[in-house]
Amino acid sequence: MSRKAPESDIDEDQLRVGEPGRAAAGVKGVLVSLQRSWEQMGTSRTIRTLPLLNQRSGFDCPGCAWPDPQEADGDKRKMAEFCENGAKAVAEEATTRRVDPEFFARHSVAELADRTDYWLGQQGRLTHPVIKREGDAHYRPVEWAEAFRVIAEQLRALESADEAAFYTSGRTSNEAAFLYQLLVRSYGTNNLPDCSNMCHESSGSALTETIGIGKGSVSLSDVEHADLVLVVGQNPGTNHPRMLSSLEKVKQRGGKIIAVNPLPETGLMRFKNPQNARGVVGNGTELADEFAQIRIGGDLALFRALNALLHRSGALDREFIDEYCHGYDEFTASLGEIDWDEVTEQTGLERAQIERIAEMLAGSERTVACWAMGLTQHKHGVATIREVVNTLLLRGMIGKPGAGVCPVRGHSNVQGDRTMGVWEKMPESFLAALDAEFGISAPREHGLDTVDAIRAMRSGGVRVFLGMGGNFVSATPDTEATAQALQDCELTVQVSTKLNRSHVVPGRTALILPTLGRTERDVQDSGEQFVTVEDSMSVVHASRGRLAPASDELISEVAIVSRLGRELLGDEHPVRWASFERDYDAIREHIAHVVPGCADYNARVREPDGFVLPHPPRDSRTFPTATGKANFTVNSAEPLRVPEGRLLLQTLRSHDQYNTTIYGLSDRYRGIEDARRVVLVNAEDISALGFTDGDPVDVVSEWTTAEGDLQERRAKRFRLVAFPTARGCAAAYYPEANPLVALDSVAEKSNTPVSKAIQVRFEPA
Ligand SMILES: Nc1nc2c(c(=O)[nH]1)N[C@H]1C(S)=C(S)[C@@H](COP(=O)(O)OP(=O)(O)OC[C@H]3O[C@@H](n4cnc5c(=O)[nH]c(N)nc54)[C@H](O)[C@@H]3O)O[C@H]1N2
Ligand SMILES: Nc1nc2c(c(=O)[nH]1)N[C@H]1C(S)=C(S)[C@@H](COP(=O)(O)OP(=O)(O)OC[C@H]3O[C@@H](n4cnc5c(=O)[nH]c(N)nc54)[C@H](O)[C@@H]3O)O[C@H]1N2
Ligand code: SF4
Ligand SMILES: [Mo]
Repeated sequence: MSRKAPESDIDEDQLRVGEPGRAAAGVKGVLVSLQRSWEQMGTSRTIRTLPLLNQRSGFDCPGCAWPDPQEADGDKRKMAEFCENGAKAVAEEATTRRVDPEFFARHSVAELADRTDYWLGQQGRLTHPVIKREGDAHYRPVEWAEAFRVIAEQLRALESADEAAFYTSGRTSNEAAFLYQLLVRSYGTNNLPDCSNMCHESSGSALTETIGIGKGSVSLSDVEHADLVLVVGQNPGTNHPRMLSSLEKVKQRGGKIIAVNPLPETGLMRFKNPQNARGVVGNGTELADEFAQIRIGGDLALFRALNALLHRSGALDREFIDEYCHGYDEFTASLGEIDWDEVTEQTGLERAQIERIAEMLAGSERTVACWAMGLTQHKHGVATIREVVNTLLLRGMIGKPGAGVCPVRGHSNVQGDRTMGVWEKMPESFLAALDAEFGISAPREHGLDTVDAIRAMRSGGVRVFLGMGGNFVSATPDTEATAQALQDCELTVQVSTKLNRSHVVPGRTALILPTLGRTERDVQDSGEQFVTVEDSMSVVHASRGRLAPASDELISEVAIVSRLGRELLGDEHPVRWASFERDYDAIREHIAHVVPGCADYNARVREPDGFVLPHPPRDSRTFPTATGKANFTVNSAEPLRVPEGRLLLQTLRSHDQYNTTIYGLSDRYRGIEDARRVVLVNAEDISALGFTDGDPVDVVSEWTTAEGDLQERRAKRFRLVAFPTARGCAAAYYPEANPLVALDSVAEKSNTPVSKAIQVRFEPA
C-alpha cells in the first residue's frame, strides 16, 4: 500500500479506488482493530486494554453513544463488547506516542500549522500544560497554577462575562460537565456552545416541540424487537457499528429494515457479525429490505408523501391520535393531494417504491425510526424530523414496546453533557435549582451557541475562548473565517488529550491544558475515582479508567474545572470549589439535587448497568409539551434546487476517522484508499459536467447572502471519483470540506450548520 508522506497536504496523487465493500464488519474489521491497537500501543497494552471496553467494571467506549446490552433485558455482555471503530478510538487515546515539551521546542506553531490534521493527531498524547504568550513562536511549558492564574486574570479583566465563550465537546464526563456549567454560570454567562449545536440540535428542537422532550424514546430492546426499523440519513456501519448487531437481530426475528440514503452505504446493505459463525465464514445477513436512494434534502418531501398515503389508506391508530395527540385535523388538512411529479423530482425516488414503503409502515405493529446527521444538518432539518414524528404519531408508534423515535447520538457523552446543563438556553427550572443548591444567581439571558459564538468572536464581542475538549476550528463551518476569529481572541484555552488544529490557530495568548482520557486511572486523595456518562438511550452508568495516565503531569477535567473555579472565584465563593476534586461523590450529590431524574444518583450509578433516566412519552405516554399532548405539525419547505452545472454536496465521515481526528487515509467500505481530498459524484453527473473520472478539480461553493450577494468559497485540488450516489449529489469528507460551508448557512430554528447540502461547482485544478 502506498502510504503518503503525512506532511503533504495534497494526497490525491496517492488515491486508489477499488470496489466498495459488500458487507460491513466481518473478520476484516476485527483484524483492522487489532492492527491499529498494536501500532498505537503495542501487544501487552492491547491485551490489557481492549477487554475492558464497555464491560461493567471497565470504561465506557470513547467512540459513539450507542448503548451497551442490559442485563435486565436478559442480554449478557460478550467478551469483546466493542467494534472496530471503538477499538480505534481506544487506540488513539491509549497510544504510547507523546507530545512533550521537547516536541514544542522542536516545532514552532507556524510549522505545526502547515501539517495535516492526520499528522497532528498521530503525534501522540499531550503530556504537559503549555503556553504561548504574545509574540512567542513556540508553546512552552507552564506550571498548572500559573496557567489558572493567566486564565482567571483574563476573565476578570473582561467588561462582561458575556465576552467569554465556553465550548464543550461530547466526551466530557457528567461530573466534569456539571461542574463546568456551574463554573461558567457562577462567573456570569450562559455562553455554553457545544458540539451538539452542530450535531443533533435539530433533533432536540423538533422532539421538544412535538413530544415534549428532546431525547430518543426507545431502549435497545425496543430497537431489537421492532418489526420495522427506518434508518434515515445515517451510516451505522461506520459511525455506530454495534447497531448492526441490533439490526441483525431485527432481521432474525423476521423484521424489516428500510434505509433512506443518497449513498448505498455498505453497513446498510449487509452485515457479517464476527461474533457468530455465519459472519465469520458465510455471506452475513442482508439488512435493508428497501433501499431508498434519496436525493440530498429530499426527506421532507418523502415523509410528507408517506403521511399522505397513510392517511388516505386509513391505516391509522385512531385511539392513540384521539387520546394523546393535538393538531391532527390541521395536519391532515394540509396534506392535500400528492403532487407526484414534485415528489419524485425532490426525492429522486420512484412512486412505486414510496408506495411500497407506505405499505410496510401501514402493516407494521412496532416501528422505530432512527436517524442521524443526514437529517439534522439541513436547512429544513427540524421540519423534516417533525415530519418523521408525524409518521409515528399517525401510527401510534410512541410509548409502546418495540416502537419510537431514535435519534442516534454521536459523541459518547454528548447527551449526558446536555442533561448536566451544558446548553446556552437551559430552562428556568434548572437554573432555579442550581441557584437554590449553591446560593448563586445564574444568569437568565440565553447565551451564544456555536455559530453565534463564532460571529461574536469575529465582531470582537467575544474575546476569550475556552474549549473543554473538541477541535473547534476544524469542526465548525467556514474554516478560514473561524480560524481568524479564534486568532483575534485575547486568550484561547484548549483542554485536550491530543494535538489538533485548534492548537495551531492560537489567540494572542494561548494555553493547551492536557487532561486524562476515559481509559485512564483517575486517582485522587480519597482514592480511585470513576465518572458517569449517558448513552443515546438515556442509560446513565459508571466508567472506570484502568490504564496508567499518559503522563504524571496530567490532571482530570474535574480537577481543571475545580482549580480554575477556585482561582477565578476564590474561597469565599458560595460554591466550595476545593471540595470536589477529592471525591467525585461530592459532585454527584449535587447532581442528585439539581438534575431532574437523578435522585439518589450515587447509589444508582453503582448498579451494574446504571439506571435509565425518566422519559415521559416512553414511560407513560405523557407529553410535556405546551398543549400537554403530542403535537402534529404542518411542515413545508421550498425544494432544494441548484442551477445548471451545480451539485448538492454533503460532507461526511470516512470509515477511518473520528470527527476531526483522522485515524488513517482510507475508507474501506467505500473502496477509497490513501486519499481524503476526493469528491464522490455519480458517473453520469461527471460526464454531464464535462469531466472524467479521476480529474483533479477545485470545489467551489456558492452561497447567496441575505442581502442577495453571491459568495464563493474554494477548496483546492480534490480528485473526482465516480461513485453510485444519487444523481445531482456529491460527497466529500469532513473536515477537509468545511471551508466550503458558509457560516450563515444554518438550519432554521436549530442554527445547526448546513453541512449536508452545499451548492457547489467544479473547476479544473
Ligand atoms: N467511527 C466513527 N464513529 C462516529 C463518528 C466518527 O467520526 N467516526 N462520529 C460520531 C458523531 S459526533 C456523530 S454525530 C455520528 C454521525 O453519524 P452519521 O450521521 O452516520 O455520520 P455522517 O458520516 O455524517 O453520515 C451521514 C449519513 O447521512 C447520509 N445523508 C447525507 N445527506 C442526506 C440526506 O439529505 N438525506 C438522507 N436520508 N441521508 C443523507 C450520508 O450519505 C451518510 O450516510 O457518528 C458518531 N460516531
Ligand atoms: N462539515 C461538517 N462539519 C461537522 C460535521 C459534519 O458532519 N460535517 N459534524 C459535526 C458534528 S456531528 C460534531 S459532533 C462536531 C464535532 O466537533 P468536536 O467535538 O469539537 O470535534 P472532535 O473531532 O470530536 O474533537 C476531537 C478532539 O477532542 C479532544 N479530546 C478527545 N478526547 C478527549 C477527552 O476525553 N477530554 C478532552 N478534554 N478532550 C478530548 C482531542 O484533543 C481531539 O483532538 O463536528 C461537527 N462538524
Ligand atoms: S458501537 Fe460505538 S460505543 Fe459501541 S464499541 Fe463501537 S464505537 Fe464504541
Ligand atoms: Mo456529532
